[in-house]
Amino acid sequence: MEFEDLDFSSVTPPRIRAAILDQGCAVLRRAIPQETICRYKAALLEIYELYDRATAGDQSACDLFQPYIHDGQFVDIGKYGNVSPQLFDALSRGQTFLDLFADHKLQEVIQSIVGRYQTYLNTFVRVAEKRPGFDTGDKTSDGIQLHTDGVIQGDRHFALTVWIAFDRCGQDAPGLTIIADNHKGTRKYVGFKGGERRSQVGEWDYERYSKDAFAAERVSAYYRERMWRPILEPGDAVLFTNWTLHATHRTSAMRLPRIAAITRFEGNTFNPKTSILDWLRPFRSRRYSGRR
Ligand SMILES: O=C(O)CCC(=O)C(=O)O
Repeated sequence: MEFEDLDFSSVTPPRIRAAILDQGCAVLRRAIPQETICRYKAALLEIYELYDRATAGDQSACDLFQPYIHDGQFVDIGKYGNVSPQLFDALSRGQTFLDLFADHKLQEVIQSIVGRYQTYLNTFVRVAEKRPGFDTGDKTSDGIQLHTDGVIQGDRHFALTVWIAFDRCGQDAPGLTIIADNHKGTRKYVGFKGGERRSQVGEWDYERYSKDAFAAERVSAYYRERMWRPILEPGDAVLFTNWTLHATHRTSAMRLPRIAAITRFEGNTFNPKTSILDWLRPFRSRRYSGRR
């Protein structure tokens, strides 16, 4: 399968929307200006530095974190480089996490897919290969195995994830593996049984999917031609839905860490409930007509 990425400055929102509804994902080149990426990254690295000072016992650094963070989140920064939007907004001197998405065109794309939305799980995540003798520093996650965001955050509403590269990745630093298939194809592949999840949102819930649907060998056998591992530059964005299979793409040859900003936009007006329960039916929303 040929993968086509899209140049954000020239592509139209309907074209991006069509790509996401047809193949579950879109790679948008230069979606966020370099200047913004540099400014946000500098603010983020300052927060990491502050974190190092706080964990080394610097009381003034601890006091800065204190109002915005509970213990678990503090641990998450150390373990995964995971900085919540509340913390970022508080310590980043006037920039807000969601301003990353202020661009009118990006807003139009997001809304054309999920309607009115709420955001959740917005975070910066730093991933690197952890190997003995290779110092990536702290604050790096090991990455995540194949999943759909629906497995973790739920599938009651359609949701769009916007994953923004802050570093060059996919070759020398961990990138993303995305399976280019749409929500209907993926639901068929994973054998989605429908119904309500019994576990809480945030827990991995495999109960309503066929056994081993997410096993790497099975996914790669079924989707051999559709595994997309783009090389991404800072400011490139990958958009995918809560039905798109994806994982961290890491190889032992990758020497560099990378940061990504990840946000989920969950539609609260666009609820494809009937389609979820019956993926063979055409996928329609009340607000938008056109092919789904
Ligand atoms: O950033 C990554 O490497 C993976 C992120 C991911 O899979 C997720 O946030 O659901």
